[in-house]
Amino acid sequence: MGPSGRHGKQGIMGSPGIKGEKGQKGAVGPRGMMGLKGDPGESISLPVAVVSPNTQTVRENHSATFYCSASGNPKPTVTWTKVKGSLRNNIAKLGHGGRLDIIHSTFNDSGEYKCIAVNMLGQDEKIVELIVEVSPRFTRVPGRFLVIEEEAVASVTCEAFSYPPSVITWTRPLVALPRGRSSVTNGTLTIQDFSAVDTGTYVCTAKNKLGSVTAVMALNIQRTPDSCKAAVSKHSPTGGTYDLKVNSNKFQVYCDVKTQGSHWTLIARFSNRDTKNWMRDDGHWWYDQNASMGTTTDPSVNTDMISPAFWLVSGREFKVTRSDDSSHTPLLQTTGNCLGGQTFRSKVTSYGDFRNGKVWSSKRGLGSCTVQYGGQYKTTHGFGQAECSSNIQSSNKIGFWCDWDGGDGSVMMIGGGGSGCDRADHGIGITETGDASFVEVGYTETEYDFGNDADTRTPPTKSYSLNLWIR
Ligand SMILES: [Ca+2]
Ligand SMILES: [Ca+2]
Ligand SMILES: [Ca+2]
Ligand SMILES: [Ca+2]
Repeated sequence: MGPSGRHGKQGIMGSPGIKGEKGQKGAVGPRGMMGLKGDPGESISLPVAVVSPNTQTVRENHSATFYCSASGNPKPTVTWTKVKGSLRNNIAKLGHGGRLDIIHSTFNDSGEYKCIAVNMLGQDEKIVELIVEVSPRFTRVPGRFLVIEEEAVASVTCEAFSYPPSVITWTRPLVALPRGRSSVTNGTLTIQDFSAVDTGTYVCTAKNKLGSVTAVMALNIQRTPDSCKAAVSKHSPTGGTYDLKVNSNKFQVYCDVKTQGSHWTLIARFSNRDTKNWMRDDGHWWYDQNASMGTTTDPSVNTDMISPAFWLVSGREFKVTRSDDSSHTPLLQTTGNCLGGQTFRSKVTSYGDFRNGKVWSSKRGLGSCTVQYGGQYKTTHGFGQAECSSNIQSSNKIGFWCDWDGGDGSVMMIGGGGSGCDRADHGIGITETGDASFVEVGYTETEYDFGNDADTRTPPTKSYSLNLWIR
């Protein structure tokens, strides 16, 4: 055998075999080296708001500025709100740095404002206060012309708005306010017992440190009426009870306006149901009585009455009515300016002083006025001779202080008198006394406050009285 031959050429390489299974996890390697220190990172933080100024005072129409700066991480957003109400539209909210501009401030802008700073971690709030000062302006003033009733309490009020609040004062140009009768409280001027000296110009002034305003007005007086005519025209036209003031005397009267265009003042009443007040021997009620007696404000009462109007209210005419006639139709009414502008007392006492038994006349009357009759005069006691005419007086008259020869007299004789007209004791204030006076003789010869005969055998009615009115 021979030696082995040389190797043949290598064949082509076959395909790789199938991948083997994953090996097992290796052991943990050794710890690496510590790294280098890094750069410092930014820290996160809650917002903190800082405001300036805390409070601010500006005048009206001026601008106010507040700042609100906020720190925190992330950077907070800043907003402003008004604590009560809402921010006015034309306020410049938020310029740079949380700036709040309140432009042309008004009083309504006064109050607290809140700055709110917010980031993702939370929020912070700070409050500032704005005070807007306002000069005074009136919110209430009286009318320019005021009328105050005489003796009443005048009360006039000015009210003003301002900040700081204003002080309201009242003055009169060149004249002091009435001392002791006037006071000013909370802008209201009060004057007690208003009188003519209080009429004139009044000024109220509202003032604070920014300025002042004034209001001017005139106070006039409405005098207490001195007659029914004045009273009725100033108050209600219905008639009734009114206050009158004559010569510093204040009193109540009853006014009758039922007759168109007339204003009658009730001044006296004659009744036979009570005592003979009008025929007192001393003539007191006609001459001297200077306090009212009886019910002056009710014409339906059937008792004697004398009103202050008897000696205080003057006029031209008078009328007589019945207490049981609520329409006060004149049974008689004088014409031709009987009273001539006098009071009734002046007229009736102008003929003489017949007090205390003095005889007033003999066989005549001392004076008379012309009258018209009306209503139920024919059947009214005292009017029995209204349509008669005779030697002492004719039918269309009322006489004062009349007398018949042998007896019989009257303070006011109604209608005719004398031999043909039942002598002289018919009318108001009648006496049977021979020498006519207030003195009563006695027996059947008596006296009555009104009637057709002063004899006890023909007594007058007690069922109604006669009212006496003046205008
Ligand atoms: Ca009487
Ligand atoms: Ca008498
Ligand atoms: Ca006689
Ligand atoms: Ca007689």
